[in-house]
Amino acid sequence: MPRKFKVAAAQVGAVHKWTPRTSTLKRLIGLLHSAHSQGARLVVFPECAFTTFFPRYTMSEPPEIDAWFEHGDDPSESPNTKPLFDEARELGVDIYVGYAERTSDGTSYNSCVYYSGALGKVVSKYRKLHLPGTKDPFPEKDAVNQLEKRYFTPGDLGFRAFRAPDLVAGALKKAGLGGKEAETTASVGKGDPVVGMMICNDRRWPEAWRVLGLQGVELVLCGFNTNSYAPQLWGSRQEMTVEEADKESRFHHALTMQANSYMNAFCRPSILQGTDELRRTA
Ligand code: CDT
Repeated sequence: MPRKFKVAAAQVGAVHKWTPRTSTLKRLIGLLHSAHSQGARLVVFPECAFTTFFPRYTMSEPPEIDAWFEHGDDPSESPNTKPLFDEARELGVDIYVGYAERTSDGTSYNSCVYYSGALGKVVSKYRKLHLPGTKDPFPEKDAVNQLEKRYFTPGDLGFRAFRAPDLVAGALKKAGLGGKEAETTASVGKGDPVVGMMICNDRRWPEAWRVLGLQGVELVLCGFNTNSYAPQLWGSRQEMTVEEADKESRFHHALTMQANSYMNAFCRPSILQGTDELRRTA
């Protein structure tokens, strides 16, 4: 049953290692306002949206690594990130946003949350399961590295579907539409939309989509940062030019998003943010 609402793809643009966090945050808030002024009810930001995509840099010193993470359970309470959530609450807009999470016991995850502007709180969290790349950098001096295995632990929350409260005006709130009861034939597709989240490399693995599909998900949100030219990484061909690699990377992205959405009958916003070295998208 179609329910219509506007989703915005927040194209953040290049965020460099030396870009101050405050200016990145300002950019995210600017995009949130722009999306809201154009009628968006949900704004989707990229993976690790608050900083550069730091897993491409090799770091060994704990304080240096620690600086890229938000600490504690709830990023809407973390000083570096709270202003974006506060603004979303003020505007009554929902957001999906990726960030680097360090829990109180010191475990590090590549995470994202769904924040409800209407409720003013995080309603779901996901921690990335498929961590690509290597633990150690490639020996070549100019290699493009992907060191997620160095900095993150595989997620422990699974792929959990959830209802996005009040995302669509007039959604039914009766039994079965947000509660534990089964939906009736008359109510199917009229409740709050059923949403699933994944992060970047998860999109290349069929089980991520299928697990969400089996829970009745209608909308999959996926923020990402992807390399277009990384000749050392598996699956790349050393002899490719930068242009060929870029074209192939875009093709593989579109292929996996479209094919999996088609097979599981989902909608999925897909957002692109460009940098010289890699693309950041949601
Ligand atoms: N961030 C992330 O997961 N990026 C991966 C790179 C894979 S290595 C080619 C991606 O799937 O786009």
